[in-house]
Amino acid sequence: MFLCVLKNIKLNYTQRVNYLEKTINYTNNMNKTIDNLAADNIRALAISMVEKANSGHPGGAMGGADFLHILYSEYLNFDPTEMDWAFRDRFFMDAGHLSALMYAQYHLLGNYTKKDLQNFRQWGSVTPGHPEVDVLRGIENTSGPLGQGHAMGVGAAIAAKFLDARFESLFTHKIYGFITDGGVQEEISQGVGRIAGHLGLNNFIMFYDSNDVQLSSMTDEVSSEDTTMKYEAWGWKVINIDGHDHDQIRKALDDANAETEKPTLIIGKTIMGKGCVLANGDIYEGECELHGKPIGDTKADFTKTLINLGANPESSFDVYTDVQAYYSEVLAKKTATAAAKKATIATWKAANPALASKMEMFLSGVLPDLDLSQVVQKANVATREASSAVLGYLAENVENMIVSSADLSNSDKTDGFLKKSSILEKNNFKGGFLQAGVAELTMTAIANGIALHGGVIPVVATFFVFSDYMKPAIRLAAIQELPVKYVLTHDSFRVGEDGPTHQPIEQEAQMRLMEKVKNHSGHQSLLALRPADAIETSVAWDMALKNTTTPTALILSRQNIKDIPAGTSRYQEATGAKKGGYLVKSVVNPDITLFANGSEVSTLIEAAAILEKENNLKVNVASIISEGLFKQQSAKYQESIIPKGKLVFGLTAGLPVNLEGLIGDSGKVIGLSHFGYSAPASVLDQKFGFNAESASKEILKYIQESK
Ligand SMILES: Cc1ncc(C[n+]2csc(CCOP(=O)(O)OP(=O)(O)O)c2C)c(N)n1
Ligand SMILES: [Mg+2]
Repeated sequence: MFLCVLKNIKLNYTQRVNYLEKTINYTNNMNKTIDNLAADNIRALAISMVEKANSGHPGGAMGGADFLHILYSEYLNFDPTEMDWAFRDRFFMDAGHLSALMYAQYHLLGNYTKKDLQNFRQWGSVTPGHPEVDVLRGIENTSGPLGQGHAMGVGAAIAAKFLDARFESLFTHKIYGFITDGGVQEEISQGVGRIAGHLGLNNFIMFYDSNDVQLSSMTDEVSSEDTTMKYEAWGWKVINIDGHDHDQIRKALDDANAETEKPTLIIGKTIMGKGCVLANGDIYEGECELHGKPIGDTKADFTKTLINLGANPESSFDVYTDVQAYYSEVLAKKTATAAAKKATIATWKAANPALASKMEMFLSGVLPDLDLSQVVQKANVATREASSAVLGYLAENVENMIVSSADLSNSDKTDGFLKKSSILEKNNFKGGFLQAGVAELTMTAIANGIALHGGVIPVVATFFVFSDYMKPAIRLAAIQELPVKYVLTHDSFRVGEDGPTHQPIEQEAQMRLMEKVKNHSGHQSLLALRPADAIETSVAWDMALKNTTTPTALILSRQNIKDIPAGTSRYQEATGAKKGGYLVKSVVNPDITLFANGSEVSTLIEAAAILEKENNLKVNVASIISEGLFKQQSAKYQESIIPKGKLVFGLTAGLPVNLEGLIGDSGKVIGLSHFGYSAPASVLDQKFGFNAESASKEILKYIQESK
């Protein structure tokens, strides 16, 4: 429809004159104007995309075009022939609504076709409304939820520093971020600002598109902070510039690149909708309404604006001839620079074969040979303790892991890793532990950035109840299919005395919901494992490490758990968890099957003993470590563990819904449907009926009711 309108547009005399005048202007001053021409071309492409899609965000894209063009044409190092080259500079977008800006810029680089731009935001296109990670086309991260993009950028900068500390200054590439008012306002920016400043991430350079406009108001209606002072207080270098002045942009990027101690924030004052004009030709910029709708739906005039930008309204998706030629040169230069660096790396590899093969292994994502059955587990310990033992083993055997905790390392037991490693510090990234401070969301988003960078495996830890604070970043890990590992301890009301604020009730259900959501590869988007005892925790860790295509949550107990009785080899038996669930106790022709995950499994084993002794019942007990994984197994296998139409009984310390998907029509689940209370865990067990005696009574009642 829109195309038809465009085709029918005939330029009147004044428009043609304006158009020609502008074109002539460009040729008058080649050196200066090629950059203006390129930035205007990006603006024209971006607004054409939004206009054709009849949805999107033109104004911010128009404001950010100058910075992006200068960055990409003169600073960002990458190899156009190998976009996923590990040693490339990376660009992390925070403001996903500026996707049109990125696609337009990357069209000039040849990563998107004209058709891709014309299909912006359409079904099946490679140009979705908000950018979705697509490294081969230059999209380093999925963005949209404001704030997370720059946190991922800092994660990538940490990964680069980590690798650089191990491979003799090979990973000196820069990570660039692009943030807007919304991202700066998001609470996560506090964590990001603090951590980047504290760690002295001089390899992180962020442009702040400061246009004084946001979605529904001007920024002065919501904020009167001094952003420069705020970032300086966190230890950043801050440079204020006119974000449309190319020489100021260059100077700022030069200074940022020369900085050796601090991350840099370049605050660029920009104009929302830069280049927009009214039908009468008057400038119409800086308006809130230019943020999020097609230019034609605002007071600005779309055609006049295109002409003002030097575009031909009859074919506004064209790349200007001069810009095309200029970008061919740019790409040739990038390729040559990358080739030179590749030659240096090849020389280094030849001189350092052992280190080189280690580096290759890190970058390939392949783990060294691990045997988690070798991890010595103490008897009857909490699964967080068991996880600690595994982490100690990993500290010694996996050299490319960054474990982080939000100030709970001695409680979530990631200190098992820390004791054999050391913390990441400013100017010293030899260690492998990130003390994230109390910042769960930041920590989790940083982990996504570490994973996106590649070469390093991220693990993050805190109390399970605080996974609520992590959730938005867990969701982005799931969408991006990132193999981040979450260590979530204190997994039930058995936290005890700390009371309801610290006792997870609905958190497991939330994780199980993520198991039900499929990612774009068609797989379960997250794997949530709640192991039943220490050895099963070792197996769960093995599963987590081998899961390289989705995030994995390990849900672990604070309190000690009685070990599941072993047959011949407990570890071997516990590998049944790799099917999502297996029998930990089995008899021929059982009268009933009891099932649970985590600490409730051992409660059921004790309950089974009571039922067998006192009621002469034959009982099977299953540990279903992951409902999602279990349901992926054959119907026959599932049936062999939890039979259909038979007596089946589930026990969960969380909401009953955790297990209700497994019981068919005939089963019963007992869970907890209220917040917890502050009291010793054993008292809560008693009050809530979570011991073997109470469970066995409930089971008998269910058997009676079923007759
Ligand atoms: C977490 C989150 N909250 C809300 C939004 C919706 N949203 C999209 S852009 C935006 C604010 C836009 O202001 P700014 O960041 O300054 O971008 P500009 O308008 O300058 O392009 C909001 C609230 C979002 N994308 N993410
Ligand atoms: Mg803004």
